[in-house]
Amino acid sequence: MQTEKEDDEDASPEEYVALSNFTGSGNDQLTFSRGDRLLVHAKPSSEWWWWAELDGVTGYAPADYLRQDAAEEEEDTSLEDPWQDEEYFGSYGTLRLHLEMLSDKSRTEAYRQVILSNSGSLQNKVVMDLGCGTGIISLFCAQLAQPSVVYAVEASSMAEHTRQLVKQNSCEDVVTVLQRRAEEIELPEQVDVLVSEWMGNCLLFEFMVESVLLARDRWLREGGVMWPSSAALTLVPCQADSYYAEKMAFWERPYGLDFTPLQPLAQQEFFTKPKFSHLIEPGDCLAAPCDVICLDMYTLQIKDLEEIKGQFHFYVERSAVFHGFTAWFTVHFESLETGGAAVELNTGPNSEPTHWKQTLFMLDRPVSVYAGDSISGTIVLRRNPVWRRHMNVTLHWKVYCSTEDTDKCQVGTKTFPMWR
Ligand code: GJV
Repeated sequence: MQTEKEDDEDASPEEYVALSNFTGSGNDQLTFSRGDRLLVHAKPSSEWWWWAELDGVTGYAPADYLRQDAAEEEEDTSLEDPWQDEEYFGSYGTLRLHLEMLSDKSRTEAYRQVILSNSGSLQNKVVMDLGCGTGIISLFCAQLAQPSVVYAVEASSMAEHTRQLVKQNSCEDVVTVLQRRAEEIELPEQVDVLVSEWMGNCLLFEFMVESVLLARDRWLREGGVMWPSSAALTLVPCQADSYYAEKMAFWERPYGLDFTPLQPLAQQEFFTKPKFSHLIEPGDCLAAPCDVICLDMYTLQIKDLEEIKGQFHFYVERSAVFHGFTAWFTVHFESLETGGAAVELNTGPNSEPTHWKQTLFMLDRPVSVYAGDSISGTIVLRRNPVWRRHMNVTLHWKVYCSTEDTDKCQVGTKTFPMWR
């Protein structure tokens, strides 16, 4: 932990209430339960970990798990939906996002390819398309294969237009549009195939995957198929010269003046949250990318989503400035045809750019690294205990310098809110 717990230890401690259970790791993190009252002794600036006390034991506690006043909190969550569904489905009720998704050729063609290459196996099958949007996947099913029925589930008002598109393309005998949240649908039967495009930034943001898992447990028949069938999050240490220059180095000498006192502010403003629409060049990668998290869509449980942990170990391939980590995801669609190949949708730098682009996590201070060094550590995706579509990403890393004693390594930890 690179925090200074001495920071403001003189101030009198403040009482906070835990919003949710938390299991600390290591011996400097507290473990607590929802409703516990913690005394917060120090809030190191720009840190998401506070130094707190519970029943005489002190340790770090994640700030987003704590609220100063329980009564205030109850009020907050009762006034506002933790899923923010009105805003969420509102945004999918207009064309902007659908245009962005449909224009993404890699994404849309991947789903088309899945249907096309499995058309034989889809014959007479019952399909659910969860979050069908404008109905593109359902229409592919109806046109490229002969399923007995496709239940196209869409909660936003786009569903009204989708119904029209189904008619316009003469697919109404096969595709049934249900304008409902998937959690609330009733079907006359179980489904053979559950297909959905649920992936968000850094794979999980929006947590639409929870709706998919609920539908799986309720509506997928024994032995039924999940598309995608698995998902992986990939990480790589990278340089981000132009982003760093634009947001941080800029303050060094604009117009011949020293603006460096603004750099801490710049760090706070530009590097606290990840940059989500980043496009990394393959040449910016300092090592071979590593899959840090793999999700099996058949066995993944909703409770597993609360905290997902991964590890990485990278061998630095060339000397460069290490500015941060970049993440992206890949999903696989298993083939139902004998000997058929799986379809892959890869959103990384060696594939065609997608509308997800990549997610950049900037370190607070760049680190010079050299060929032969190694970078290892852990990543934790922790779902926000209140705002269910949001999460924190905590990266913990160690840089081992190959030219120095191995105990002279640089260590860092940073937690990035996405977005609350
Ligand atoms: N029930 C019905 N429709 C949904 C649900 C749900 N629980 N969740 C999302 N959608 N890949 N991150 C719809 C949403 O209205 C939108 O049209 C589409 O699924 C999102 C698909 C892309 N988002 C993503």
